[in-house]
Amino acid sequence: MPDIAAVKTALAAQRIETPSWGYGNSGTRFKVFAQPGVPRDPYEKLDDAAEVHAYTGVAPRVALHIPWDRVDDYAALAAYAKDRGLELGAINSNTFQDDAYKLGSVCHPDPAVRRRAVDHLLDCVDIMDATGSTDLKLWFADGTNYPGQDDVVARQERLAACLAEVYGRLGEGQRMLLEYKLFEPSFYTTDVPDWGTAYAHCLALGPKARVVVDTGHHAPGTNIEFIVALLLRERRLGGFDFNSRFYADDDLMAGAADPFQLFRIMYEVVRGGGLAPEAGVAFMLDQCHNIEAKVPAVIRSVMNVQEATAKALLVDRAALAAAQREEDVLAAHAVLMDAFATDVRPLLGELREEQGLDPDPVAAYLRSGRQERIAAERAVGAQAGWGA
Ligand code: PSV
Ligand code: MN
Repeated sequence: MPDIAAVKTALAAQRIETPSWGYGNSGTRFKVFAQPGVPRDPYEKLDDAAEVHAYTGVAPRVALHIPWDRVDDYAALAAYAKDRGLELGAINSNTFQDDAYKLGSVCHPDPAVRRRAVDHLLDCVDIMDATGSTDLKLWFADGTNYPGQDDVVARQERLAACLAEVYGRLGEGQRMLLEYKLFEPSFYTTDVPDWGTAYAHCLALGPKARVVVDTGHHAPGTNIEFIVALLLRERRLGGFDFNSRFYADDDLMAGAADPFQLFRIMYEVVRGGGLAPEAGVAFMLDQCHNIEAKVPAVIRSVMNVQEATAKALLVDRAALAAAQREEDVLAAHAVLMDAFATDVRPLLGELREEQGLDPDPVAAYLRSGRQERIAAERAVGAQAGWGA
């Protein structure tokens, strides 16, 4: 049986990075519903993230999205984060919201548009220098809508050249994390549609380039945990963008739609040594809270990732290996299902109490009255949201 003290140590050491944009207003292409108390600038987003960390103890890192989190002084923003017990995490680039990018960014046929996109990515590395962030996270909306619209292989060549230029600019200890996505906003081809394409580019670039698995970016039925196991084995798993989906890239709370899938993913992470800091796997959330209160939703998501991790750590690996050796299919399956069926909430509650935290972070946050306070304090001014 797994050693409970070791399980607790591993859980206490896990870091779950929250996305700055999860604290801002968001919605669908039909409507963005504003919520009271939403941050008005990146500083207030950090204030909210600090609450998530204060109640969970495992979320000290916050990912930024540029230009949504543009400020004049990034070193000052990093210092503000530090004062609140936080650090700035991945810098997410954005080459999808300018008019110039209608036909793509780094894959665009016009070299001037590609230049503009690469310059933005280089700016993001400058920001990493100022904030101390180690990860540049790249997701490209590039693709085509119609057969014949562009030469798909030429687009790969353009992508490779642009990535190489940015890769060459990375400093000591900085990494490039390349995220893939099956479709959307492009509906016919996407230039980085799957892990294989991302992996091929990362291999060509070098060891500082790794693949990001956003759990919402696959075709229905895709075995994501297999992709995770394979990338870990190849030492090219850079991290996750966790979220839930029922249909496409729904960006709902991690662990809400399919906690069993999250458990299966975390089992492969644990099995492959991906929890160890030296494995370099960033556990990030990439979510939008369109209809639910944002800070408690982020807390809840962090807890869901923790619960899946706890269950994965509780898998009796010795019993599993024995059942596999004995070719006992049912017994092997039962070992995994027993771990998944374990109620790990008491264990996590105990761990939090040992750390001086409330065993129920969502309830404690709601009880604190902060939600009402920020609703009043932030009543005036423009709320942050997509595009700001
Ligand atoms: C794209 O859908 C994506 O998953 C990328 O990570 C973007 O940076 C993020 O969403 C924006 O919300
Ligand atoms: Mn993502």
